[in-house]
Amino acid sequence: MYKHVTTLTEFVVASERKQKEATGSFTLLLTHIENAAKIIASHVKRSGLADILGKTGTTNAYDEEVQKLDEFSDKLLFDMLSDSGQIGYLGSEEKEDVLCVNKKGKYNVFFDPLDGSSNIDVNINIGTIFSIYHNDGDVLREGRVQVGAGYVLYGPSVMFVYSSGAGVNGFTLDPSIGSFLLSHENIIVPQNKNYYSINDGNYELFENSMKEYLTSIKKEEKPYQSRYVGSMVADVHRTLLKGGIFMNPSNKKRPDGKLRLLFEVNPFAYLMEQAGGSAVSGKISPLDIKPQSLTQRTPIVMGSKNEVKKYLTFI
Ligand code: AHM
Ligand code: MG
Repeated sequence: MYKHVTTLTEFVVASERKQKEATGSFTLLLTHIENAAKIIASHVKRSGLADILGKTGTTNAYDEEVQKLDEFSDKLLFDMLSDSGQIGYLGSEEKEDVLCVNKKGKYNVFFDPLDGSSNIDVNINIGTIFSIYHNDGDVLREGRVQVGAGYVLYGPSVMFVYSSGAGVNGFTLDPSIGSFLLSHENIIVPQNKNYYSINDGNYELFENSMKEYLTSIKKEEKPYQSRYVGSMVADVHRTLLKGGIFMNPSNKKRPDGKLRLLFEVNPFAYLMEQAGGSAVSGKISPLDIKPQSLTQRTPIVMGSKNEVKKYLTFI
């Protein structure tokens, strides 16, 4: 029997229509990101074949130049977003400077074309992260004023998860028709869950407060379970759906943590808050930090509200 399903495009159009001054330009922008995601997904799927079809810098069996996946994704997003006609400035985690597409363009977009680089070669989940702002001339704005953010998870299924300020919704790619279909409506992070996600290998480098917190949750009657992929998109996606706490804290070697405020932390902090969870950098929300540079890093802890609250009692 036929069952009506909602595609990402239908959903975005319907959401934009609810806003009085909507012009359709946000829909157009997201459609370009969606199309780029589908192309990247199809390349990610074939990535394991690089070894037999030809490595980067060489030509493959079809005489095509083989590009590194992250470089390919970066260029594709730059090209497709520039062509959308909606862009003021573009920033990529792969580049040192922003690109001015059109000073008067409506939106600025920051993206991490393929996050989780250590997992690309081993066929483990990776993702694309994006963050959208109105272009008001100042490129370095607080995450709080994002008008949308989301990510694409290249996993067993490909998922597109985004928010434009009215909750978080997830769409799964149906490969047979090539469309993202609404599969996770209005995602709400469970308030509690005894999962923790951190690179424990850095334990000795962590600040004492973090060590004390980690020791304490392992000593609880029902000890916390460790879950760590090492791809932020995968680790935060699980946290959004199942709850728990994700941490990339400062350590002696990296006093500002590893993750970048504009490309990784802010989009996920925005999604986390939109889904009823919380996110902190130190004691404040990263969304309230005024970025000083494009490449700024910040320590981050995010996830279920009560788990973040418990963590905060240690610092
Ligand atoms: P990348 O941008 O080089 O891929 O690094 C970001 C990734 C995140 O996806 C992940 O959360 C983090 O690095 C893992 O860091 P660590 O190597 O400290 O575990
Ligand atoms: Mg990254």
